[in-house]
Amino acid sequence: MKFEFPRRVSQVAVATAMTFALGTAAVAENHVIQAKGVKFDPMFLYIQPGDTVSFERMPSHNVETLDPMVPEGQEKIMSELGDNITVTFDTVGIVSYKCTPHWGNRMGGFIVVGEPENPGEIIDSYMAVTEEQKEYLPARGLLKKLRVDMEKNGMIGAPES
Ligand SMILES: [Cu+2]
Repeated sequence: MKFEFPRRVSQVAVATAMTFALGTAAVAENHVIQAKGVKFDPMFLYIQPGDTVSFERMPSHNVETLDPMVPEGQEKIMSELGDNITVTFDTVGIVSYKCTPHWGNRMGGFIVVGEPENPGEIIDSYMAVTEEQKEYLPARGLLKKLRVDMEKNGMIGAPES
């Protein structure tokens, strides 16, 4: 008994130290996007790499990434109609997605992961995709709004006039 007590104390100390270490490392957050009518809310979401996003209230909706508008290394998404899903985003960049059946209503959104370099150029390159491939045309209006949103939050510098 005499020697057991200090050993237990040290075990507790180690466990406590580990909890603190994990506490500082595990800052990943979960964010929620809800389908409301034929819109995703929020349409533009800003998260940190490692964060997760849950898509909820999806009875007649799904989530499908627009393949040419996903950062390299980020897993593509193609969910089943009606499924609530949770996705982890590890790659810095701008991820586009749509609801497949409501893409004609421009039901889509963007998730900005971390602080991508030259986000204005990423938006330009995505715009170029919409000019080349008709199926991505509904993204144009969303991309314009995204640019305005990122100008407002300071991630894109105001255009020179
Ligand atoms: Cu939908």
